[in-house]
Amino acid sequence: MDKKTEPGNVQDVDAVIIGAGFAGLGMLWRLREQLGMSAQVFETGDGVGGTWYWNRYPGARCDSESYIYCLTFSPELLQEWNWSGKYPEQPEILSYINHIADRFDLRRNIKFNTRVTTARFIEDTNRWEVETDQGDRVTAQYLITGIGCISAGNIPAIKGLETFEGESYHTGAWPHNEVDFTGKRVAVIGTGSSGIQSIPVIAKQAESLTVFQRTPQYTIPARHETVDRKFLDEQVKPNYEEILEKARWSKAGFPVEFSERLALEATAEERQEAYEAGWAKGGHGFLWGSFKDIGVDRRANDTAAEFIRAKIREIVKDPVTVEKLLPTDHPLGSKRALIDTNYFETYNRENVELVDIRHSPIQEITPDGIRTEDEDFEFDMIVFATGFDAMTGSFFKMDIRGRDNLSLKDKWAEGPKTYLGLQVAGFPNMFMITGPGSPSVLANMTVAIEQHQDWITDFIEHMRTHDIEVAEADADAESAWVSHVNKIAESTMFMLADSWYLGANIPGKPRVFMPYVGGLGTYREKCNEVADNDYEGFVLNAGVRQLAT
Ligand code: NA7
Repeated sequence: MDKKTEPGNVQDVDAVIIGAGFAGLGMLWRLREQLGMSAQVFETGDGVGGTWYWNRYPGARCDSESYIYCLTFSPELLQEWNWSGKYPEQPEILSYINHIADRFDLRRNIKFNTRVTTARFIEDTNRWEVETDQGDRVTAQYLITGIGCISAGNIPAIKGLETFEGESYHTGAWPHNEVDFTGKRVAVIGTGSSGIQSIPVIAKQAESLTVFQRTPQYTIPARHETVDRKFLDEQVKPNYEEILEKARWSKAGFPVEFSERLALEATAEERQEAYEAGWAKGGHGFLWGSFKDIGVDRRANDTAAEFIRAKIREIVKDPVTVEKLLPTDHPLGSKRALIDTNYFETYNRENVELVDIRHSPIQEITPDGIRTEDEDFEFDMIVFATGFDAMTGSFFKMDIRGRDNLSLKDKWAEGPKTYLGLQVAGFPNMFMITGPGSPSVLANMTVAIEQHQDWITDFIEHMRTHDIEVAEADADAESAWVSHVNKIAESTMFMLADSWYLGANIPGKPRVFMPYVGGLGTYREKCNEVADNDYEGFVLNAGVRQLAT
């Protein structure tokens, strides 16, 4: 396995893992160290980190608190690593991932600067044949994707895009050198997490910043600060296992209590008090700490949404800008929940302007800037904070083919179909970490990733000890899971917004709610139940007959 793959040579390994972010690295460690398997990781970037390798835009930071945003397979590392901030910033997360790669000697099984182009399941051998843009050809019993859910960047096909003569960047493919905004007239298109994090930072440096907003957002102050060492040393580190266990079985991968109170049963004063407390404390706790009906009852949701609109009116001074910033067309939490540092305050700066492109759409990008229906703007730089072809986009960058040469793209033409978000019928021995149909993007990602890694590791171990060559999701189990995922999403607020969860940000993408919204703990229970019932819903050893002949 340690032999370098040379172009033209076919290398055989037990598993090919695609991607060297948290998902790929933890998987590699488990397969190699726990199961003694050989594995080859392919990574497009020239370093480890995945999301945190690519998303280097100013202000990039995780919105899970640092002590719970970590890989946990090494108790020693958990005790030794010290984060500096309450919410970890991109450079620090990247150092952490690099530290993991070095400490556990993971790089020797990773080939960087290498993109997997095709992966085909060969029915005669029951092995995956994987090819890369560097000429590698590898066969493996298992194909495991750790390609991220939000990693295929989306720059909208705006007329004239290629004519712009200034600098332009996508937040998810940020250059490795520092981008200097000093003295520059900068445009940011997009106000999702990446826009909301970068806008306040860019505004401080740029001569002028013009934000092009399609959808106004609800966002809660993060109340970021330096890490509370006393809390970490006295409350977290001595109790890490207990805290992690709580997070693992929780709804969203955080060791917190969800409020049991109902907004509609509280008085107006009680609601105001709860929302003020959540706002003052900051972070996602605003949602889970206040009232449990916010996510399921529109009238309850309206009370929280109105509270945030009142805060926007209070913070932002210019009444015209306030009107543009008020989110009214979708419920709170129906798009990705956001937390920020000085986002609304930034619109009080003299060098910042907000353009509402719902009412004055972008018509084209010109050599000098951006033309909307109403105005011509000149810019030196355009930052596309326009998001990603989420959850399925990174799969479709490769040609993945299962039985009968069926391509994953065709199989998922009407939306992703998976069993538990872990496997796809017709694609034997292919496992997805954080695949569509799993709760990962609605949860604290590292906790969700490790649940998949552990479950896949256990399944592979089971296969090895029971002489199972091939495991494949059963088509009926897959259909039932897809229906279940859709059904529980239907009763939530998530269906009431044009979000990337629904593929709505990509023109032509099927409108299907992709993540499992039932909660991480419930999902973990379901996955464990499947394992306990002899991997119910998986067909084991289908096709092995061919090997025996
Ligand atoms: P998001 O959350 O998808 O945000 C993208 C933003 O770009 C959002 O405001 C979009 O408006 C806007 N957008 C997308 N396409 C266009 C076009 N064609 N014209 C104008 N504006 C557009 O991506 P982020 O990178 O911010 O965050 C991704 C995830 O990373 C995030 O959810 C976290 O999980 C971490 P829209 O709201 O669609 O109207």
